[in-house]
Amino acid sequence: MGWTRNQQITLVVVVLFLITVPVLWQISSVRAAQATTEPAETMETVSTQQAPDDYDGDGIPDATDQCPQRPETENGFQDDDGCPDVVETTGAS
Ligand SMILES: [Ca+2]
Ligand SMILES: [Ca+2]
Repeated sequence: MGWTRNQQITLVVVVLFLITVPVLWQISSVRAAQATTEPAETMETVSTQQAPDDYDGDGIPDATDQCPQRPETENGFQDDDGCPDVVETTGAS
């Protein structure tokens, strides 16, 4: 009892199907795991970068920062109020 041509083709198709389905399944599960872990890492990075009591990160806590959303420019002029200052360094006073 020999294999006909159609039976051989059917056998090859079934074997290929049984091989590719688990491989594709593995790839999709890996991608699903990556999709669930990446946003968590991003949120953790954001929460650790932003200090809870200093929104703009200039070292002056929001409680005493007069401009809590704009970082202080340390240039020797009102460096403790937390607001960025522009001081003319050239020209006549
Ligand atoms: Ca601040
Ligand atoms: Ca200032």
